[in-house]
Amino acid sequence: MKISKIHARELFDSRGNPTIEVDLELDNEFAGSAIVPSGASTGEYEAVELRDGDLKRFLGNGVLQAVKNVNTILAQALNGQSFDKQSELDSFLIDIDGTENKSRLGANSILGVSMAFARASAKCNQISFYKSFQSSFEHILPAPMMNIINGGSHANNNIDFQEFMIFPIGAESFSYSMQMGVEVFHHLKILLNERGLSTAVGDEGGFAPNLRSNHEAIEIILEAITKASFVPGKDIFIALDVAASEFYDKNFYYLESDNSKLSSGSMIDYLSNLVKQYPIISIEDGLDENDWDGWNELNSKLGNICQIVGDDLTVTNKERLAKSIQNKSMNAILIKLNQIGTITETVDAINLAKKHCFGTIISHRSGETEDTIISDFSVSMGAGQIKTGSLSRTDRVAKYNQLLRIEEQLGDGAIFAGSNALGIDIS
Ligand code: 2PG
Ligand code: MG
Repeated sequence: MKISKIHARELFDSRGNPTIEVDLELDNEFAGSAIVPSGASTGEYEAVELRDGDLKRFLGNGVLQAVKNVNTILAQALNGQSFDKQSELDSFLIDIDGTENKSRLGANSILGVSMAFARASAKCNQISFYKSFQSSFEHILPAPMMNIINGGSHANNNIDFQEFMIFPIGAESFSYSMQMGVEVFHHLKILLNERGLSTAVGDEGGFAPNLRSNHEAIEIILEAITKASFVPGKDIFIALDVAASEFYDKNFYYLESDNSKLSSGSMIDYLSNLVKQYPIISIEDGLDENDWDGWNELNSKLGNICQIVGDDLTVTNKERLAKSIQNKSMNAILIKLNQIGTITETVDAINLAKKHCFGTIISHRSGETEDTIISDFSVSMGAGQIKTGSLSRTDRVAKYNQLLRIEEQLGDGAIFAGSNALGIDIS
């Protein structure tokens, strides 16, 4: 596949921040485009997202330099070059950048090219995009984690934890898991309204009311599940993204809504009590990204009954994942393409995680776009789990809608991952 043209432009994500879109054409006229998402609670060890820092444009958040890097350096290097497969292109991109963390050209520029090439190459090879990222295809539709109460740095309410998600793993099909999630979402809205609480939504389309505690957020969700005639802990479970690095400072965790300052050990006890009290089956970033001893203890305490998910801890980085395997830090990994910056490195991280029987959860970013690559990617990789926000706002729902289209195309061959995809056995 010979690249004939690459062009990038600056456009906007769901929070109104600039981001980059890349168009790529092959000389046989097959083409692909992709838009790069952006996080808010970014991990310290993520690949570098290049922003202009020019305070006269978009408060410093412009991406004109990243756009220029694609339109000059990468276009010059890539035009006329042929690549047989994605990994060849991605190695080429990594070499041109030449840094450990993609800080020269920006992970946003590099990923835009990597994803646009993936789309063009699937078309060129006449293979559905949702089958195109690896040679074996397992027909697995992921179980969705739906973030229906937003807190932390994704909302301006008083809730410490970033994401309270419903996880309808008891469904028989992906489409039924959607029905379950949507019905609970609407019942939650009714409950919040009845209590005079805000039904305005946060960055990922989940409600963002002020509540008295993290417990109250879980309890009102359990109520909504019951109102929708589903059984918590059977049909639908709770998954949390604590995003603990956001409220960790010098060895302590500061839970504002509970008015408490917790040591690592006390934070682990706090999480263990939540798991005892509620049908919580997955906890992401329960501890800070540098609290390695804590992660080991958390995993040894809860890892047999609950997914312990690394996000900021592992940042889709194979080396950090290898360290966390060695340290027995977790049993599942969150996967975000833009944390590492190329498709191939992302695929490598997933394969390493799977080799160790970890759960793999393909994830959106809090700043998203109309690009639905993660839906196709999750199916192609047989990841089994996806986290892509709430059941409102098109930037989130677009991903679910794409999965519904894929499910329809697979017909009877579609397999809903359900609880089989978890990094733990709950039978
Ligand atoms: C997370 C993500 C997505 P952000 O922490 O898992 O929900 O948030 O993109 O802001 O890092
Ligand atoms: Mg997270």
